[in-house]
Amino acid sequence: MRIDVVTLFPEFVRQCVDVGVVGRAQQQLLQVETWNPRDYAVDVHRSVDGRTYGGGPGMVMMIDPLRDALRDVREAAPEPVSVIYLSPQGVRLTQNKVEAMAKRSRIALLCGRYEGVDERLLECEVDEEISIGDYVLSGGELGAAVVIDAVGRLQDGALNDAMSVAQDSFSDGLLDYPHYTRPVHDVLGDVPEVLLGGDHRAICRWRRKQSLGRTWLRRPDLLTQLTLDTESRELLNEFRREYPRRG
Ligand code: 9D3
Repeated sequence: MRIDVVTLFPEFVRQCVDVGVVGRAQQQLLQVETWNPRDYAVDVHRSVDGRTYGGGPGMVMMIDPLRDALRDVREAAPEPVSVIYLSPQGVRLTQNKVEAMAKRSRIALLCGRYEGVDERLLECEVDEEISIGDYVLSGGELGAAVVIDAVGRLQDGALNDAMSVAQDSFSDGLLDYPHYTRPVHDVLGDVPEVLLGGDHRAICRWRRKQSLGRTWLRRPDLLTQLTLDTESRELLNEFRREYPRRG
């Protein structure tokens, strides 16, 4: 997969992306290229922004440098490229959207700065507008880094263990169960007995119960979107009966 990022801060996006599994996935599975609108600014000041018509604070990113950068992005591609604008007005990013994006061979991410981008450029060049959550960032770069990380780790082979994709929190709509490693005994507490016994069915049930219980406690909104099978309903009821008196 190839991702083109149009950004005034290419080195920032690069540093976010050159790290961890997604960093390692690059070259073979994932190619990230950056394009700086500043390089397309033609006036002596290399302007990429202008005052906002109608008045008010803040600057707006101008059409021309972005249009020219996107023209080069499209010209470098042998196929049509969907352009995604990262913005607080966008549709919320979810794992479902990440999975859909990960199947495409090419996407472009447009990062805004200042108050955002001239609406006319968005209307004519942008296919999708995506927000990464309900909080205020200072620009689209962290949004782009989030998309690249989430999409990049799904590229075949990017994960050490393909199983962990299938077991991802949100893949089955539930939060993850708790994890433990050595030592078994610590002043902070002991590792739950069931995990030490090697009874894989019991371990599986315990983990499922923890996933269901934590989702019920922390993200009830996720639970209401699911239809639980009989075993899951029983496990959750067990968890609720034991809560908060569990050891
Ligand atoms: C203080 C400026 N705000 C005026 C009410 C509007 C505003 C403009 C530009 C708020 C944030 C931004 C920059 N944010 C992004 O580019 C952004 C973002 C975000 O802020 N939150 C969640 N997802 C995203 S994706 C891109």
